[in-house]
Amino acid sequence: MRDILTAPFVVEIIRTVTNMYNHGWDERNGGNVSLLLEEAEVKEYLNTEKVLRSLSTGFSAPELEGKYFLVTGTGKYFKNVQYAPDANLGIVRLTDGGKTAELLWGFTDGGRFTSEFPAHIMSHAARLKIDPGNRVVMHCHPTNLLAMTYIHSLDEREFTRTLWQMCTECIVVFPDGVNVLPWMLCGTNEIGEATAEKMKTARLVVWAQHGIYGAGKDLDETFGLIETAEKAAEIYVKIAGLPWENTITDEQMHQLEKHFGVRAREGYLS
Ligand code: 2HA
Ligand code: ZN
Repeated sequence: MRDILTAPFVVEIIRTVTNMYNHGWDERNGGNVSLLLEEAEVKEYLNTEKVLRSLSTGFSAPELEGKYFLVTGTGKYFKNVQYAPDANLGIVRLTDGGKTAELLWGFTDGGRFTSEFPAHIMSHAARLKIDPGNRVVMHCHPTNLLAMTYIHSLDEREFTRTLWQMCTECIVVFPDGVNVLPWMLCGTNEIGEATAEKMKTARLVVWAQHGIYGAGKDLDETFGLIETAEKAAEIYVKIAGLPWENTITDEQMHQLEKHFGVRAREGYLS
């Protein structure tokens, strides 16, 4: 059996959450990440027969029965993951229709998966139906996106259009736009279900006055998705109170669609 600390998925998640922390998106225990793993890759590093603990999830997810996830722990600080990956991360396998998570590695100090596990697992299930290659769900608290939810309309079309107008690349990176949930109590099945519903039509879901969820095929792509939206929000926050002399017009957006071979969300451009 190979050393799990050398597994590409462990190395990569450590780099990613460290980078998220360094961007200021994950103060204290803010943020959580989950990565769907293939059984074969887990078996290179772990005896999958050896269950350390069985944890109750508080929800069901029958479509993800038997699936393996590498996930950050509840109450854990992203800044510390690099120094103690085995306490701050865990690998679990869903059983019992998703009602139970069998711990196979990690959470060595008696911990458990993120309090936002319902939103993660329900979002994985929703995205996999649309994109079988989806592997990552990522949540964090990017400063400018959060700030924007205080001063901008939460209408999804308006919110998306504003972000698209802030940098040329936005419509290319997230042509599906950004969906938005109003403020809701976090850590609950209700916000998990609402997030998953929003994930059916976009890979980015803003939680007003809280943060953002992103989904994608790997950690880099998902990080880049959030990074691009956050960059756009930063520009918005810088110019929101100033008179605008220029913008990116819908006509120019159509040129970007054509040139980069993307289709903007239906009805979002005139
Ligand atoms: O885990 O970000 O939404 C800390 C959070 C909860
Ligand atoms: Zn949060």
